[in-house]
Amino acid sequence: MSTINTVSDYLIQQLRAHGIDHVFGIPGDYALGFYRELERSELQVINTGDEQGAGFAADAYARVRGLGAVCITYCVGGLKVANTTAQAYAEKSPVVVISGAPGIRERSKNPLLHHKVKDFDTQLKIFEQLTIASTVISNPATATREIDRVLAATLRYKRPVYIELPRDMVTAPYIPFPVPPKEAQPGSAGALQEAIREAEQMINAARQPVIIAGVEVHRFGLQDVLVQLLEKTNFPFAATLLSKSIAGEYRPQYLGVYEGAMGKEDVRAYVESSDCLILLGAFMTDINLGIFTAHLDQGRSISASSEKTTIRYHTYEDVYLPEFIQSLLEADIKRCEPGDIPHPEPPSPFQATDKPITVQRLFQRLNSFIDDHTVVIADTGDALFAAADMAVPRRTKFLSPAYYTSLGFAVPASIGAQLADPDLRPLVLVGDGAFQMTGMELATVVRFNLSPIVVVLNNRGYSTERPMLEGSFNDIPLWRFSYIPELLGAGRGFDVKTELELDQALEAARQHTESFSILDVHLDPHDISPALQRLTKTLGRQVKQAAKK
Ligand SMILES: Cc1ncc(C[n+]2csc(CCOP(=O)(O)OP(=O)(O)O)c2C)c(N)n1
Ligand SMILES: [Mg+2]
Repeated sequence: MSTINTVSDYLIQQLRAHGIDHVFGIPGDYALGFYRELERSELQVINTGDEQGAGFAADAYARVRGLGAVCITYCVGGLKVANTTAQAYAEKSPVVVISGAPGIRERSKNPLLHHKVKDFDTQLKIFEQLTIASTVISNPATATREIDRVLAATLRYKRPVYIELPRDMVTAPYIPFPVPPKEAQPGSAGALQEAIREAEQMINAARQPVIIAGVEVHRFGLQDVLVQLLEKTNFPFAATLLSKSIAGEYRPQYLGVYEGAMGKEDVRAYVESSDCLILLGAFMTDINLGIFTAHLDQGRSISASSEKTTIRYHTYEDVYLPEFIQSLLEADIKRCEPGDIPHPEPPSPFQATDKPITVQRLFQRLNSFIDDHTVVIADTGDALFAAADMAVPRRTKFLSPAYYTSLGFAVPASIGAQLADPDLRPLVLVGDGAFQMTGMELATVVRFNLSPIVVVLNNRGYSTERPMLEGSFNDIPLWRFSYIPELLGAGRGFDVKTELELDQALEAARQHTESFSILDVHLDPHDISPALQRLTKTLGRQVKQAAKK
């Protein structure tokens, strides 16, 4: 990196030092100065069509690379990434939100400047609720310390942070902060030792230990340690929906995705009958666990996450998740021979017929389509629920908003994921409703020469909601998705009504690597996956009960 003269130079250098090569966003006058600095730097700016697209792309980039960044202008742009930042917070994705803002000097006497909502700090206050740390760079003398502080927080907690960069601070002089920031505090050694001792005893006394590997294992880069632990102990393990594909889904000890009653019955029964459940970095969310239909007994569980560590009914303060998993690997744990365990069905060869395509057959075909280079990105809706049963061979090659469940993630996320790792080819699974929110980011895909394969589950509306409460509010305008390549002057479009057409379109899409492909898969509005049928039964009951009150 060239010499550091300004606050912007320092921020850019720090982003680069933490592995960022791309920054997503849209400029505005308050952010233009910093955009000029970005353009002069080694970072590449990825302009999206809308800020929400930039936010989702940065989130996916962070999930693949370990850190992402989005840069937008004050309020009009910032408030559009409030939703994507909320998702990154809820699902633990370390995204740095950099917002341009009116200069500090412009703020005296509180003038009515454009984009201001109520006060100059309105946007800051909102982002304080959505991030783990936030700052307004208001003084060159403390700027480096502030940048270091928020970046340390995003890396430590894997949650987003907010940096407001007033436009008169962009080229403010770089002043090194005299005292280096404090190293991140590891946990307490005594608490860790005692927790491991208790865990060891409980595991060694158990008949059938089972590991549930959660999303934090991925966020904290602990997959290698997890795999070593699985190999050492031979314990059967399950993933959650949010952590699907955490260790690849072709391992002999892999049970499948555990989602309470929404998931497969044999996986649920096996996990819930364990006398020692070891939950590692798993979020206990309603969607993850099939709206709390999971019956996990705390008296038989060891649960370690970045937030707390609990063994049976004891809670250990100050145990740091990476240290806990590493120590578990080093502990004296006996190996188990689990015998017959449930196992996801391997993909079977697909014999295409000329019958109309159904959700079940679509996913059977997709299951045999994915290869080692595929990253499956599923949007909220049946795209996500039906995808739960797909077998993803490589580690963490499944991205989805499985907890916060915002629609519109998948197409923009494919941009972030493929830029973060160009070796990946995204397979985007997206409903027609979700596509209409952010799907036109395909224009950004074209601009930056990316090549996702986009499968639109076109069931003419909000099929997830129809079984809960039917009404014309679940209908949407009908788009001819396969015409989008004509509009954009790139890509290939396919209309898919039968199994044969699906087969041919997927093979043609695989060959077409220069640009995107979009498959408009025409489905019956009432054809939903078994997982979604189970989920909507519970959700529908809740909607109707709430309406009665
Ligand atoms: C941003 C956002 N708005 C609204 C919702 C509520 N919602 C959940 S699923 C759904 C329907 C989605 O329709 P589509 O993308 O076509 O998928 P399908 O349900 O048909 O599989 C809606 C509106 C949401 N999760 N996120
Ligand atoms: Mg739909």
